[in-house]
Amino acid sequence: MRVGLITFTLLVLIALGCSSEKHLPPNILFISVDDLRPELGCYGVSQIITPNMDRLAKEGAVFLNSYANVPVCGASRASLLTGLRPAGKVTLRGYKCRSDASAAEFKTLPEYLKQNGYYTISNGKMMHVQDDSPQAWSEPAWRASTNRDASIHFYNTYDDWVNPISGHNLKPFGRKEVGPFYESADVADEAYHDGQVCIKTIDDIKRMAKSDKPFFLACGFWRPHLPFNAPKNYWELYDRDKINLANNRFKPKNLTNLHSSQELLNQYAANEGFPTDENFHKLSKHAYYASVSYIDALVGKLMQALKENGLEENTIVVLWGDHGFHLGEHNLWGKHNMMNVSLKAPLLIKYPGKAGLRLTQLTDFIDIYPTLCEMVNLPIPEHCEGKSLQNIIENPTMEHKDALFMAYGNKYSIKTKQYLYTAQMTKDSSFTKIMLFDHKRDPQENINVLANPDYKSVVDQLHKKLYSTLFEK
Ligand SMILES: [Ca+2]
Repeated sequence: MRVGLITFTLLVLIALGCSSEKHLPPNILFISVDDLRPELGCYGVSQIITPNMDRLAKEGAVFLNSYANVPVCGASRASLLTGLRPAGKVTLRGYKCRSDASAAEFKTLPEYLKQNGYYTISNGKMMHVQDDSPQAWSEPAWRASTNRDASIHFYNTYDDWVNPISGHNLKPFGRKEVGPFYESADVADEAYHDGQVCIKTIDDIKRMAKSDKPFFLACGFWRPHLPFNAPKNYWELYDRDKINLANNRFKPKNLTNLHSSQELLNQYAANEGFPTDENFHKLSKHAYYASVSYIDALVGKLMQALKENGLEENTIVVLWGDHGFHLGEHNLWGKHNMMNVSLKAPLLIKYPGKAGLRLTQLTDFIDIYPTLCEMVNLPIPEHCEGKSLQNIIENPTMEHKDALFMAYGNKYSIKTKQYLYTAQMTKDSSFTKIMLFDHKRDPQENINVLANPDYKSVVDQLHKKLYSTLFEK
């Protein structure tokens, strides 16, 4: 009996020893979701159906006031992956869509991890283009559009329509005729590129479970980026008439020159009613929701694969949207402006042993690089301009940052707990002050209070801080 107990104990110790030895340091599953704004159950939006991301949030930390540093795909990713602000000590460094030109000087996160013993894999849209920073990856970056047989679906090109009815509107090799901005095709998840990216990532999870190296596995989903194409069963989760619409479908007061990306209007057909018709608002929001629920289901499959392959306990999971997105607020769709709706984006981090955290501190995406360095016990490279989130994960009541800084083109913003202020650089490198929103009194940003004399000292202080942080260091 005693011998049996000792034998059992030894076996357990050996098993634990082998397990921890094999899986140290932790793996990282790094999921980006293109154009995903914080329109998720875990961000308090009850009408959208996102059970898998909500579960991930419960098992980790939700960053409730998380911001992209640039409201456009390529530059946001370049900024996040280099850990650099898109302005300041490297002028407009992160504004470029490609990060390879300067990445030799400033290593991206995956390149840094690779040099420190990680096996790094890129699936789908992670960096903006497939051949960006090839030195960052242990094997060539993979995309469904080029690495899988596109002939499986004739219309499954970059733009990803699979329904022949949609295809009738297409002229794939030119832009004179364009497809609709949405489709509801009665197809399996795998019919679209994102489903194939999910399969590839699950194959990699299985492969890496047998490896003796830690991994950084990047999985970039396209939806809910336009076009809002998703399998029909995700559309059927919703009753379109019950989806609440934006209640500020008008231009903000004192701000006439406000635009967003015009992609929905300029790049797609079947956008009748744009931008004011209520039926158009309902349809487009339904389409975005179906796209988000589709990706949510794929995220669920990835989490299941981690579990089934014994990697759940030793894998950090990070999920982020690359910037915000207007869904009818101010009668706008898309990004490319300095409104809160364009800048705020979800960030979830599952760090083993830290569940159920809902953190309200201001955070931005340049914080992700140093956070992951700290979590895997690597020194934070000197070039990083963010601040590790590990402190607030360990001590959720701690302060983090008093201000965040963002850029888009020649516009620069500072976000504090209460305000979002934006200035525009002119050709002679001076600045025009263009807008100030008081988020405490006006969270929907319906009134630009820049010219209100009550805010003069606020504007002066914010402008000074913006300028000194981005341009004097
Ligand atoms: Ca994007």
